[in-house]
Amino acid sequence: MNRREPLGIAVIGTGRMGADHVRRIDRVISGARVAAVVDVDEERAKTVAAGIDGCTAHTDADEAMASPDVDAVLIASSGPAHEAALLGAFARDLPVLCEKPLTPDAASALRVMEAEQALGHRRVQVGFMRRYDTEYVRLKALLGTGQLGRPLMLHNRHRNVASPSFFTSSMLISDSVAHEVDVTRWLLGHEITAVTVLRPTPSSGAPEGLRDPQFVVLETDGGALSDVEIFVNCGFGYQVQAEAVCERGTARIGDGHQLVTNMAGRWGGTIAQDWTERFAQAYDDEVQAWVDATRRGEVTGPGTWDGYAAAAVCEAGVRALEQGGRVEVELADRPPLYA
Ligand code: NAD
Ligand code: ISE
Repeated sequence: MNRREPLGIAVIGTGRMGADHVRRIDRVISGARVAAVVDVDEERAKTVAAGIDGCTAHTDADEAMASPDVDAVLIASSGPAHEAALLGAFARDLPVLCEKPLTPDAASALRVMEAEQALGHRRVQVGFMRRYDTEYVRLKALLGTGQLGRPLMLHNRHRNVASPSFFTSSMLISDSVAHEVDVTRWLLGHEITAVTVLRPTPSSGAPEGLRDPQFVVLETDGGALSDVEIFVNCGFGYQVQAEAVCERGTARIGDGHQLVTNMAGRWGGTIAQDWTERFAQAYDDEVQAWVDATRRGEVTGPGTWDGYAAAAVCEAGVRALEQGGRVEVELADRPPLYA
């Protein structure tokens, strides 16, 4: 593409993430502008479009994607709406940044992967933004040097202050642990082969009927184990931590120690309250990397294969949650397009 003009982006879904990405494209990053926004909630789309020069508001994604001002698409609608938006973008051969999950289940992710292969080239970056977080990037680089030796285990903690009212027990896996699934695959360079989910007595702070917290164990084809404490109603803050245990040492991120104060006989700091705060830099760098790559005519970062693999692992995880025991992941062969 190699263009001088800013990239015209249609943002599909203007809820919490979509509106934040609109702000980011409009005010934070360079090389792009918000050309159109889409939401089934017309008022929401109009409100978000207001105040952005030349931005049109739509309730229909196809109508927005047909505009000559639109060069690329950022999908931030709810997960079940992603497949239709992705196929619409492929029909126009538009580059896409699709928020996680690529789609909510493995069968639909496979359909998307087949449609992209029919195009003959990659078009999708998936919004696994932790790959752009400075701390995760440092951990990945350290593991890559080999100084610590072979990684044996990853211990992950993923805590949210409170879950939204629509959150179900399976969404702790498919919506939240999906990030650790991607991080495990990316940090270790392994595929995940089996999932076990252990369920302590739910917290009294969790909504009635929600299995929260859960303890998830991921086995990899490289012989490593990755465990995840997922606790989405911890009440006190947003925490994402990871510790790699290797043959000659360990490395840990996510302690949030940027600023430690000492006062009145106590020491301490603050805890982020949500992902927009904890991962602000990662989202900025993710979207900037996507815009830069798209302007160069390239596709970089986590792609459709990663979105599909995460969906397949999460599906096994949801089965493990529901039926108990260890469930093996059923993964299709990796197509040459994603080699
Ligand atoms: P949200 O409910 O706040 O917003 C979703 C928006 O999509 C709503 O405004 C809804 O009206 C709209 N929508 C639904 N179906 C649509 C359709 N067919 N066409 C157009 N608009 C449609 O949800 P959210 O928290 O903003 O999440 C959006 C996406 O971002 C999800 O995929 C979610 O998993 C992902 N997400 C990612 C992160 C992250 O850390 N990367 C964090 C939160 C959410
Ligand atoms: C949400 O959708 C996200 O992606 C957040 O990063 C995660 O922490 C949260 O648990 C999910 O519900």
